[in-house]
Amino acid sequence: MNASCLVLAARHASASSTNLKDILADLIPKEQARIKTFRQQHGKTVVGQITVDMMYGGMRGMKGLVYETSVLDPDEGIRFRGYSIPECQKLLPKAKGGEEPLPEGLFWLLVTGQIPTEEQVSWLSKEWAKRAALPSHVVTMLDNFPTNLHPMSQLSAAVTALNSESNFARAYSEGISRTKYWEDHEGGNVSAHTSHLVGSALSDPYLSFAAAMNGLAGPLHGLANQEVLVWLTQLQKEVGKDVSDEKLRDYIWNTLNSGRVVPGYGHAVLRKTDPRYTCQREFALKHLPNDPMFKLVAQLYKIVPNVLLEQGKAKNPWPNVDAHSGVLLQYYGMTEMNYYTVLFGVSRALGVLAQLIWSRALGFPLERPKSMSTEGLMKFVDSKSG
Ligand code: AMX
Repeated sequence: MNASCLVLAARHASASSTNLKDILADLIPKEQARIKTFRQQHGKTVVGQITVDMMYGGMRGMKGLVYETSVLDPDEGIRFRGYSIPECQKLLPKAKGGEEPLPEGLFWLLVTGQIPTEEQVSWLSKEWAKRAALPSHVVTMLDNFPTNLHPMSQLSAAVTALNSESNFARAYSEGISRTKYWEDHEGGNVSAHTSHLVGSALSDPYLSFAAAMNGLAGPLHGLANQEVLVWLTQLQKEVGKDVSDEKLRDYIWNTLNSGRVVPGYGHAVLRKTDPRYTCQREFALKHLPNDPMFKLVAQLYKIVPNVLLEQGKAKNPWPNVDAHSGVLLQYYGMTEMNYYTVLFGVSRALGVLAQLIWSRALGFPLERPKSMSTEGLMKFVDSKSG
């Protein structure tokens, strides 16, 4: 459902309610009916073509997934329920005296498609606060982990263990009706797709989210924000703090020539600077313009894209979100770099769990694409060309 339809559909409920569940109970049947009609009319329409390269190339560009909460345009970047990042910054409620939108407001937008009122955001804040306590078995488990266990492994294990508290798992074992799957909720890219896939097996939201976190923990995905800071710190150690453009170029080439990637640059879909990077850069220009690490990141922005273009491999030489986030975190005192991806994971929960509600509400079935062997694919291609 696009943002304007959802806004229209939600208007009635939202005018009188701050309760997110009431609003969803009103929206979901309307959306179910709209999609049913759409599928009856257009169910056999062909959406795209699948090529041999797509099958070997990580399914890039293959349209095979319905995801309601956000859409990523290669040039423009992400839109949440139709709203760009600057629009979200302008429209969503902020904390008193604050300048940035509250996460509760973004979650509300993702779930309903509607910009919430301050009262609705405050209702959701209280709801979340009520659910904040961890059961003691999870606390004990975390305390017993060795200190060198990566925080992402700790997060994933803790969320998995939280499924002892899952209302969904309990209701499912008691035989809950399919139409109610969305209610008992606790909640494309690797992490979002993983939660979608695991959730499609009706694994409860804790298990689905923990699976997503295991994907986010990979260095080509969410761990890149930690990798960037590690790389920047090493760079400063090796070439000093005030480094010339020429020396930076050499350092980047050394990274590439040693068979590594430049962390924080490139993207599987985006073909321009990530608007999340731009948003953080504007924040840094306003609040920490003289921070040495920010200055280094800004200097790299001028140099890395040209080097990647010269190398001629990366389809997108521009920075992604991870090129910037760690710099802001270190400036505000969070120097434990291996916790950076945990914070990324917490924010990712808003998106993937908002989608999980809709996947359940719309009754998406078990996800199960068809695979082929190279042998089978070659025979298929032969039969086509012969
Ligand atoms: N540095 C060096 N080489 C890069 C590169 C980078 N930043 N980005 C892409 N390339 C290389 C690829 O490794 C690949 O090389 P190969 O042909 O030898 O295998 C080639 O360029 C083509 O890759 P692509 O089609 O442009 O990218 P992709 O869709 O395969 O991968 C991504 C996308 C993000 C994994 C890749 O750009 C990368 O490794 N970037 C660095 C890690 C990073 O910042 N990850 C975070 C992404 C955002 C996120 O998910 N949080």
